[in-house]
Amino acid sequence: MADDSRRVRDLERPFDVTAIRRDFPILEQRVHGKPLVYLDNAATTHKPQAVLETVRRYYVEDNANVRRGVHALGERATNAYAAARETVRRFLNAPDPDEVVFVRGATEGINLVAQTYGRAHVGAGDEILLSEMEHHSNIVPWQILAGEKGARVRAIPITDAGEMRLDEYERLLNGRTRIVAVTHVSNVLGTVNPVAEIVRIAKSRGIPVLIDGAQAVAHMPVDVQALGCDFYTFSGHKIFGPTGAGVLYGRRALLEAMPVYQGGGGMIGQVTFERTTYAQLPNKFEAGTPNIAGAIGLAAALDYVTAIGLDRIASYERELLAHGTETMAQVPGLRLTGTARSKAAILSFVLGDVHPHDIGTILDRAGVAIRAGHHCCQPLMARLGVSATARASLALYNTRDEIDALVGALRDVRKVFA
Ligand code: C6P
Repeated sequence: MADDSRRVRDLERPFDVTAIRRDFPILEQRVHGKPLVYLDNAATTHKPQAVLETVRRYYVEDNANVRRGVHALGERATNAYAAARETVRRFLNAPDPDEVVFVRGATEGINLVAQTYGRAHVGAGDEILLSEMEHHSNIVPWQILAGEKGARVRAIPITDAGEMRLDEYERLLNGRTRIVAVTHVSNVLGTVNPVAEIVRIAKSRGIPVLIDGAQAVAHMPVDVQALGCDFYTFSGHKIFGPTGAGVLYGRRALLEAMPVYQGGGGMIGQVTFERTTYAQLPNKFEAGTPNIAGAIGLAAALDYVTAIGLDRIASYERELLAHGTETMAQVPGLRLTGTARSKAAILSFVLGDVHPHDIGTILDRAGVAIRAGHHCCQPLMARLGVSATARASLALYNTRDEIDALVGALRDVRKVFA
């Protein structure tokens, strides 16, 4: 992570959103005759030229399998894949590149931990502590494990504003809690959870913590050493990288002690029909040919946001969020779901009794792309007492004008349903 003086210098540079938008060719198009206003970044982000070009160049010039070829292309691909791992290490400020495992995305990262660490450490009567705002990806893998082991999944309650109840968290932690798994940023509420504090409390009782960083990494600097977490996972496609490539960071001692995940090529030491020994980290957890181009493209995406500066992105998005919060509140009948004091990049809402899917469809005709539904958070919807919300989610290339276009289109929705 940048030192303090560099971070201050970074923040002083003007944030040139017009130049940034030029890096994203997809944003230039019109939809239904209107300029595209893409506000579905929590679902997936667009890819800058630097990422597209890196992936293209890899396939055009270097394409080969990794860890196997003795030829020049194989060596170049292997080196590029290793360099991508080092880029991720730097990005997360992880101590060691061996602690970076390439996975398909946050979903696979969590499944990996549940099926390896979880299987080894969770037994009958044990508890896995999540929160009410988790994505299904951070619920279902734990439920599968709990079902196999006779363990129990429990959830930290949230307030009506969408903040985690730390008092309840402390009350729920007990001698049977084997792992705490919580999201860094909620994909529905936008709440930025106090994950360092959550980790501190769990660690004081010797309980490991997994953080689901899917909605955090594109919006704020993340330092796994400062957070003190044991596992941190995210998806590349939500931070301007390709789909199908993501990261699981794990603390070395835990990863080394964990049983293997999938079996296959690349993850072995020696194989006989009687027994197999396994490779060292990180290969131990990467069975089969990995998503080489995806990992290299992801590294290019991390370099892209790092060059802009995560602090500057966070500060720019804070302004956008404040503008959106203020102007959307003026739309008659609109209620924001998620009003935590610390929020990032997400504006979920309901509008009178208009179904969120109808809102989404009408906005689409105006060129405005949002998401509507339960956002893979059905337990959270139940807690909020709604079946669905509409959601605008921001990224570094969005503008105040786009938020104004959203608000204008929402006023039109009101007229249609008046
Ligand atoms: N949320 C959305 O909100 P994958 O599908 O593995 O890339 O990411 C899963 C995931 C895990 N945790 C959180 C907090 C998430 O928000 C997501 C993905 C998307 O639109 C798709 S449901």
